[in-house]
Parts: sequence; structure tokens; C-alpha cells
Amino acid sequence: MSQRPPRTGVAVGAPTAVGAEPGPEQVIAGLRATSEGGADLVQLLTPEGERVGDERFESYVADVGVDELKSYYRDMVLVRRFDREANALQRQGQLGIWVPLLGQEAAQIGCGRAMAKQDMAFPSYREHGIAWCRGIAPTELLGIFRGTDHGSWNPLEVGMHLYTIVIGNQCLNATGWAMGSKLAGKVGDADGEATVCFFGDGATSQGDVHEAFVWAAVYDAPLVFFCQNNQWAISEPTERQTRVPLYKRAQGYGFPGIRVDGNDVLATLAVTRWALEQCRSGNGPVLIEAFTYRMDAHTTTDDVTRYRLAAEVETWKLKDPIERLRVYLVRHAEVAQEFFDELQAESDTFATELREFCFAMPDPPPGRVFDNVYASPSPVLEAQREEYLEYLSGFAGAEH
Ligand SMILES: Cc1ncc(C[n+]2csc(CCOP(=O)(O)OP(=O)(O)O)c2C)c(N)n1
Ligand SMILES: [Mg+2]
Repeated sequence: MSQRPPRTGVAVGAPTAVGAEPGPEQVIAGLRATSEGGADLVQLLTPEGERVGDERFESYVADVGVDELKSYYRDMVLVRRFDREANALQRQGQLGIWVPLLGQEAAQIGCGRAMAKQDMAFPSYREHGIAWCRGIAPTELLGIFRGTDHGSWNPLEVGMHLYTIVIGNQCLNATGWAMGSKLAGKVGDADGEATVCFFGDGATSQGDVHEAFVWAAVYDAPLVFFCQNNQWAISEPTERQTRVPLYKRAQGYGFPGIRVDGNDVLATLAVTRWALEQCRSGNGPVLIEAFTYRMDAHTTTDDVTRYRLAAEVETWKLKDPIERLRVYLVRHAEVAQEFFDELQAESDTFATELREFCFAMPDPPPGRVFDNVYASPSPVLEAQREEYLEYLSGFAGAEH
């Protein structure tokens, strides 16, 4: 069998059409392209809890004092506690599934706290920290995972759309929303409206995301594409999804892309504030790649030990987003132990309340699945409801 001649103009390490398995060179190129950002990674707080300067973004957090840092710390601790309790509730059979947030607290609190009331968030399914920042009670999220509702909040009231399970789909919805803000003249000054769309590294391989990039770019939509690169799309590592760092893709669509340390709440806050400023003033979209790590399984339904090494998780534990801020607060801001003790007590009470709420959640009547589908009554849907309830009534008095 004759070998194909080498293609010209193809970057070293780029995948070729022949051979199902990538060669060593391609694997190395992939790893290099997607591994830690080096000089490109915006960071203000190192994993060791040391404050470092950044000429470009320093001014965006100039107003952040110790009280604000303590409040972000509290946000992250309580959101993590919520996440761990919900994970345990799933294990106890109280929730059908849970999507862990563990490790991504700084990315979400940094971004969520940068958003203003008039902004709109379009989440995927892991955005528990964003929901927290938008003022959605954590108990509201439990129904989705217990299977009693599809989301119970009014997106217009809280500035956050409902969770989206279809990968990347919310990027198109967000683009349409942001285009609407632009067309309605709601951008152009510091109080302008901006939209933030949340998606993962894996979602960047989805057609919807690319279409959203194109439309947002050409319409200068006031939209922050906030990609949490948590290194994994279920069992697929990022290097299987791209040959360039994800933030660099933005250039191909004609808007800025930036990689921030997603385990650094301060840097994420600064970069998101900058990106939102771009949007509000009418400069169009920005892609933020928040470089972070999914410390737990994809969901409670997968066994993470089947596809990744424990050593990798151990490395990322050293970059824990909460621990680095705790170290900073203790060492450099002289925050007393009392603050941490009180927070621990608050966290314990919060966990007890969550569990009690979950145990007491009523099962909705079967006909409820037909409620709130349309804004006004639909005869077709009404007929379906009646038919379904009649069908169920046939089981009345039966054992099973
Ligand atoms: C259109 C579509 N295809 C496949 C799936 C199944 N699926 C659920 S999560 C997921 C991986 C997503 O990974 P990523 O975008 O990195 O987000 P993460 O879960 O890591 O936050 C896939 C393929 C889906 N929900 N929707
Ligand atoms: Mg991912």
C-alpha cells in the first residue's frame, strides 16, 4: 500500500485524515496547545495564596477590599457545601442525579459577582454558583435534579435562563437575546445590558457554539462567551477536542479571546468585569476561557476512576480555588479565625436546612407536567392531559 505524500502547509502535529490513532507528535501538540496558559493565563492570586500584579486587569479590582474578598470566600464555601450536600442527597436516593460543581467555584463566583442586575445569564447544567449569585435559592435547584420540575424561577425576574442540558444550545439562545439587547438600543454606556453564556470545553466542538460565535461577531452582540474549561467532557479530555487553546479560537471569528485562571476568583472577577465593559459599551462579544478543573465526576452516574488518573486530581487539589483565598486572607489580610469558625457554623446550619427541605419536597401530581408549557391555554395540550390522567386512573386501586 502506498503512503500518501505529506501535505504541505499543515502545522506540525496537526491531525491527518489517515490513521484512527493520533501519532506521538500530534498528542504532544495537542497537550501543549491545551495545557496551562503560561504567559497568556491571567492570574492575580497564585495557588499558594500570593497576590500577583497584572498591568491590564489590576484596575478592574482596585475597589475590592478585604470585606469583598471575605464575601467571595463565603460564597465559595457555601456553594461548595451545597454541592457536596446535593451529591450526598443523590447517593441517598433523594435526587435522581447530581452534576457536581466541585473545583469550579471561583470561576462561577468571580464571573457571577461581576454581573449586574440588568444582565442575563444563559447557563448549562453545572452553574450552581451562577444561580447563587443571581439570587436563586439553592433549594430551587433541587427540584430539577429530583425530577419534580424543570426549573422554577422566572428568568426575567432573576436575569438567568433555565438550565440547559442540550450541549451548546444555550449559546444560540444567548446570542439571540444579546442581539435583541443591541437592536433595542440597550447598549452604549456603562449601564448597558450584557449577556453571559456558560458552556464547557466539550461544547466548543458543537455546531451550535460555532454558529453562535459567527452571529454574535457580525452583529456585535453584547455577549460574553464564558467557557469553563474544566479539562473534561465526561470522559473526553480537552486535548481530544482541540489543537489550539480554546480562547484562541475567538480570533477566527473576529472578537477577543482571553484565558483566565478559573481557580482564581479575583482574576476571574477582573477579566469578566473587563469583558462586560466591552459588551456594555457596544464593542461586541468576548470569549473568556476560564481554565479550571472538574474535581469530581461528570455527574453522579459516571465512574471517574475508569477514565482518569487519581494523580491528576491530586495535582489540581493543590490549586484549589477556596484554599488559595483562605491562605491569602489569613496571611496577608489578617482575617481572624473567628470569621472561619462562624462561616463553618453557618455552613452546617445551611446544610441541615437543605436536607430538611429536600426530604419534605412533595411529589407533584402527574398532571403537572402539562402546566406552564405555553403562556396561554392550548386545546391540544389540554386534550393530552385529559387522556393521560384518564389512562392513569385505570390503575386506581391496583397494587403496582
Ligand atoms: C447535544 C448533546 N450531545 C451530547 C450530550 C451528552 N452530554 C452531556 S454532558 C456532555 C459533555 C459536555 O462537556 P463540557 O462541554 O466540557 O461540559 P462539562 O460537563 O465539562 O461542564 C455530553 C456529551 C448532550 N447533553 N447534548
Ligand atoms: Mg468540560
